[in-house]
Amino acid sequence: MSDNQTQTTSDYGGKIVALAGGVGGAKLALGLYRYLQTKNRAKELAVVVNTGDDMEYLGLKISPDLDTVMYTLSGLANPTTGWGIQGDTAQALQMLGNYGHNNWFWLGDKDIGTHLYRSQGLREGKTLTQVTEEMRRALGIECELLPMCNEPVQTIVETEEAGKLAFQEYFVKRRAADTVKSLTFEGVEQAEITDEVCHALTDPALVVICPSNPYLSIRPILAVPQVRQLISSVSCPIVVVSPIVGGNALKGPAASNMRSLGGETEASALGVARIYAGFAQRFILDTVDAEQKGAIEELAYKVLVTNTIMKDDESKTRLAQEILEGCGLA
Ligand code: FO1
Repeated sequence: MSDNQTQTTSDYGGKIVALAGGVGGAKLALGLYRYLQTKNRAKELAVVVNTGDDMEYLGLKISPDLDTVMYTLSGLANPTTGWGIQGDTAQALQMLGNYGHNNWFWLGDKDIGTHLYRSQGLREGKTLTQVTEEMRRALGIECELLPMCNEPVQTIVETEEAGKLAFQEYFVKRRAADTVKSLTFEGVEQAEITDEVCHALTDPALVVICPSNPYLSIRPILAVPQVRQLISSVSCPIVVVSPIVGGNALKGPAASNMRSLGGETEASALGVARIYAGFAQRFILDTVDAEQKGAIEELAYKVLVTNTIMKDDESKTRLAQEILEGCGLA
């Protein structure tokens, strides 16, 4: 192929589909996006995002993981938190505070614009997929950004200390400090795979399970009827990037979730490999966990050991390139 020819999806046999939750997933999604952009292949990427964290708050429909991925891919994200918009202010919240509202969930002024736009679109009868598509185009994102489904799904976290909590109450209000006994994804049984997710997962070139929380971020996506089924039947590799490095979660409560929900005595990359064993075939293991390679290979994975810590754009793109190279897609 000559340099000035544009590689199209079909040259590679289908989409590169990344399954992602919030901050950790968004980092790898950005690496994949940036790497593919350098090859003029950004349109090959479809990021399928968890919406179990969504909530109705102050009359607005908030889709935190979709927003985190959208802000990250468009370069708007707050680099310190990983969520929200860089340099955003909180004047609306201050005003709400004046009325005595308990501002336990931080909403920046610009970010509120996103929630207003989405909420209005949904009220007008658009689907979540359609509104997200409008927003990603407006922000100049070249790859597909797909909610896992259009129907509202609510992750309900049953905790030892406080009983059943809506996801953001568990995660933000109570700082993910409670012990999680079980999860339910309310509404997921009624959810249908969208045409866009179905299309992305039909003959994909690769499925990447981003380093997102396996229980809170990836499981809801796989709980959508037909999504797991479709992914289970793909003929391309399914690659897992471990969200647990050196026994700790890259971000959030994944390590404690592995103990209370997964029955693991210690959180480890091997424990992550057990979760996806028989479903995924490749595993990206951090160099600090290299001693677990053999045990993970025994679970029938092909293992790539590399530095998985994505501290800057260069490390994100490099990790993405290594994943794609390992699958002959770079
Ligand atoms: N995370 C926090 O820790 N505190 C917040 O107040 C908060 C507000 C928030 C608002 C909009 C948004 O898109 C994300 C927000 N997040 C906040 C992040 C979010 O709770 C989590 O990152 C995800 O739901 C978990 O993936």
